[in-house]
Amino acid sequence: MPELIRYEVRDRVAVLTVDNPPVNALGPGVPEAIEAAVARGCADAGIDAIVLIGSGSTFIAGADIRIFATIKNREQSLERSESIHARLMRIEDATKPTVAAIHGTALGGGLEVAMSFHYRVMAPDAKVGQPEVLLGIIPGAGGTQRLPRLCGAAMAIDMCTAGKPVAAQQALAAGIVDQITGPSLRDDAIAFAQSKVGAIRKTRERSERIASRDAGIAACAAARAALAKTARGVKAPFTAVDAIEGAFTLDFEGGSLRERELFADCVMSHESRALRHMFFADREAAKVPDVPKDTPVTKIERAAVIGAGTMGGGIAMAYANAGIPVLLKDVDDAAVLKGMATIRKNYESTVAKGKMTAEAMARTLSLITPTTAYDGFEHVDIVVEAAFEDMNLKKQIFADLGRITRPSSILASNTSTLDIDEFAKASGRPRQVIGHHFFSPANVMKLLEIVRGKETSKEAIATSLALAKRLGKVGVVVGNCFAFVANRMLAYYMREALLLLEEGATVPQIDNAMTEFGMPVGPFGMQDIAGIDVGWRIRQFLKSIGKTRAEGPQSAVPDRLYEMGRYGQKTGAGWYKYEAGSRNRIHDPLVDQIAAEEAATRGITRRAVKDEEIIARIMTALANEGARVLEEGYATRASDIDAVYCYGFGYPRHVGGPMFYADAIGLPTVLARVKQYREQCGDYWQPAALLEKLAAEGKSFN
Ligand code: T1G
Repeated sequence: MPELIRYEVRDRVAVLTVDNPPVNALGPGVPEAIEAAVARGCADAGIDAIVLIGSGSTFIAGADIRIFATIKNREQSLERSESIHARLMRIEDATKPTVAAIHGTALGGGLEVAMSFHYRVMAPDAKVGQPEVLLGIIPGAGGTQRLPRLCGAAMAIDMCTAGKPVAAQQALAAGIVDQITGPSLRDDAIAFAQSKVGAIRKTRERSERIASRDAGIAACAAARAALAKTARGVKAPFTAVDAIEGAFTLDFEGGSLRERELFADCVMSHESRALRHMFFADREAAKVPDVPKDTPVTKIERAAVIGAGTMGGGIAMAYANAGIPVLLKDVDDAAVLKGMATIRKNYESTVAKGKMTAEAMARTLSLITPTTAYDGFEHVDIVVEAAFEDMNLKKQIFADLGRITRPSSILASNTSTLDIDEFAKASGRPRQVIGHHFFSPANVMKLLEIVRGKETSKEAIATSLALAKRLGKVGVVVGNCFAFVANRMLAYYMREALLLLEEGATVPQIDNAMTEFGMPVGPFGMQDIAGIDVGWRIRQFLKSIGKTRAEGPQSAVPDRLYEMGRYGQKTGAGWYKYEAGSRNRIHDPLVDQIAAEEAATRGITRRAVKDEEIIARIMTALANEGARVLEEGYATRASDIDAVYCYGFGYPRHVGGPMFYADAIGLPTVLARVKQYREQCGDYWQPAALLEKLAAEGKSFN
């Protein structure tokens, strides 16, 4: 077992190096080894001071998040927190000056260990943070008590409720660290330690920044009021404020005990289990079993997008935002100019919100070159086809691309449902053809659904994953089934929403139930944004090939709205009605009347539907279809489906994704619901074989 802490001596300074790859997490044995090494330094007559530094790319990046899954109950959490609290107190009581030397990121427990040292120095590009709230917890090793003592209430509250890392200059100005080092962190940390011999300063005894009890309490009250407007559906940010308040109302021991009690509440919560699940889901998604980590990746230096519509324009923006020059092609000047005008308007509104400077906008816009010809396509490394969802048109485009682009160029399609293998055949270069399904708005939504065809090369997949990261997206590799994973499952979500509408629920009731659940927008509000005409065209195409998006009864209500010219926000009416120039959704009883007529046509007796049934039916339909996707092999793992829903549709991360949510409900219960709905609604409710198997074996999807 390699040493977790190396002990070396230089110029009467003990240099302790943490070595626990890949991020020096405080895994089993690490806190104990740090304490033992500090004690060794204090007992070493040849030592005047002690420096703690991380090996590899970073200082300690926090507790090992996996450990929290082993905490079985509140009492165990309290015991473990008490143990780390006492250990950090003993480290803080070191009899010689101790200095934490920070590079990379000192996060969570990493910053808490650093704050138990007497001093902190950091490299100019390093960051510090308390991101626990992103995991549904709060700092659990004294962070809510030591951090306010260094930087005061406002900064401590901001760091612990937003979870964002803080750069070196800001950390120095706030008093979190004592020096920013030069090029050699190690040398400068040793020199700093030598300058502090005889000057021990315990963070827990520093009171200047928490002197005003009232100011601290007022800052916490203001934070709660602000969070009430922004922190929807989560508790950890509020809990962090409660713990920090203890630094102003209790002594260090009392505040630390309060922190431990509040931490125990958080770590056992569904919110935390879900957010910890999503932390690893994000990272697992990049692991494709048959695509080794060292698969060669094509460098993407120039791109082209075909189609300057909503999606094509958004995709071009995503590339430009990542600093990649991109050609934006459409059939004629009018289409291209319209697309560019929309892009310019989008950037102008970002600048107006103060999220982008005018210079940055000009620089980014200059990376997008409008064109109506294929000139320049011979030089690009990737083309993303975002043309009309028409198979023949797309096949023609891929045939052109196969002729005019370089053999190494990746030929991607943004299609949301059509068969990637058809494009591959048409291109004559099937190994280079892949699906890059962006989600609207493409420059905002983080999901990139990467659809591999039968012959897509490993290099094209590996390049797509690397490109997703570079575009600031989460790439999830899925198989080429009809509608891939995201929209295939969404069809079942919509089926239940439409049938519930005909059974007696109203459009606003269904949408509100789903937004209360945590979705950013309900199914009908989402369709009014995407356009009812888009769905209609896909249904017509499916009819032409004898398919429907989901098994079971197909509600005629969407087609009737389409025939009335009610396409949604774009026509001022759809599932809702809208006043001119407004996006506010207004309930339109006419839609309920149409639903009632369709219900009568299908012999359904309408009834009052409870919100609980709306959520249960929709979530069960999602999980059941997700199980089929898994058993058919179109998704590698359940957490990939969770990532698809959180990043593609804004499914609440603190609920954990549809498969994680089903696990939390319990698969036997989910299976029982499928059977109940089969009785209640019809035979099209068929339990997925994988759901039956896992439920019978007492297992879960994740
Ligand atoms: N625990 C376990 N594994 C971790 C980890 C952690 N804290 N951080 C990273 N990993 C794994 C990750 O799963 C991946 O594994 C590999 O390391 C590289 O990560 C007590 C309670 C540090 C900024 O929240 O933010 O301390 O996929 O791909 O992009 O009060 O990792 O290779 O198998 O993200 O260079 C608080 C979480 C914990 C920091 C590096 N700390 N980590 O980013 O690499 S709670 C955090 C990160 C806590 C205390 C509380 C990032 C990073 P694999 P990566 P990266």
